[in-house]
Amino acid sequence: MPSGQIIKAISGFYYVRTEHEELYECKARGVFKFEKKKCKPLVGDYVQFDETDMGKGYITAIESRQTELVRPAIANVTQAVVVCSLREPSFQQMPLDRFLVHAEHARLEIVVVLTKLDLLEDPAELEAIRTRYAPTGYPIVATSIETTDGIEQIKPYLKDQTSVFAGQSGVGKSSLLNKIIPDRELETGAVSQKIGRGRHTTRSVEIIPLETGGLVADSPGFSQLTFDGMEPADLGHCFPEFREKAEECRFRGCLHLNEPSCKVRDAAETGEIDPKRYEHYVTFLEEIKELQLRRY
Ligand SMILES: Nc1nc2c(ncn2[C@@H]2O[C@H](COP(=O)(O)OP(=O)(O)OP(=O)(O)O)[C@@H](O)[C@H]2O)c(=O)[nH]1
Ligand SMILES: [Zn+2]
Repeated sequence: MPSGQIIKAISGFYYVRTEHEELYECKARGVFKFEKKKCKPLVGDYVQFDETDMGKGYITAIESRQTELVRPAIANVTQAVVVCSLREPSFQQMPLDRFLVHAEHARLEIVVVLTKLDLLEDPAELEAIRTRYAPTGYPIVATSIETTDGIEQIKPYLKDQTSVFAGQSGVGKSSLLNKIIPDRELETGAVSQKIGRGRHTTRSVEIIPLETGGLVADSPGFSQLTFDGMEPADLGHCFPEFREKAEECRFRGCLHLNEPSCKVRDAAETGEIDPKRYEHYVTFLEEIKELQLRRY
């Protein structure tokens, strides 16, 4: 039976791309059940289908999902490209760390992109950020859509992944997507003109295969950033540079606050872990505890 991945959905039709890069227009009969839940097919789902006609089919089964993002609704995303601007607005570490924690919690691979490099007067500032984030191990790419610096450097990271771009409003996500996804800019403008409103009101998110390999969601993700559903003990795992240290903490389940012989706190004091990252960890932990109190 043929199989493939749903790359877009428009008014009840699912467009399934096979391994051989053929596109089938499929319908789906009712709802599907897996993991005891009923669900409708999502963009990103790997499905099996019956071929009914040339290029047409019926979806018969959905494979269980590796990941599931809510906004935009996409299954099987594997990577977050976390975008933060260097200028306009100036680099802000707190929102960056917040997005990083959410991406970690969703178990995604992570690439950090720092935008608007052309507006940065002092390159030392970029170097300082790189140094500060080195212990995380995240790849960091600095870009500019004005000079096109860094744009090509992003592409190898997108290979073999299904990526979603995330970051605060105005940091340049859309501008980057326009550079990376061929014809995106054109299409956005044309559709808006024809029907007088944005294209996203008429169709679901689409995942676009890139010529250089990999798939990219054509609209940004992670618009809601509350720590709802996260446990205090989860947070430390969302800071990659904490993980190894945490194994050496004296107490199992150490939350790295005031516990004696906490190796994470020690490392933040010596600067081996960026003290700002540690500070944000403490802030997020407070937020998670606050949310829990309200829940019970
Ligand atoms: N100088 C400069 N300006 C940029 C760059 N990238 C984006 N901008 C500008 O920054 C502004 C915001 O860019 P967008 O791409 O709309 O940002 P966004 O993250 O998609 O914003 P939202 O749609 O609000 O989430 C626009 O005016 C862009 O022209 C860059 O590399 N250099
Ligand atoms: Zn600890």
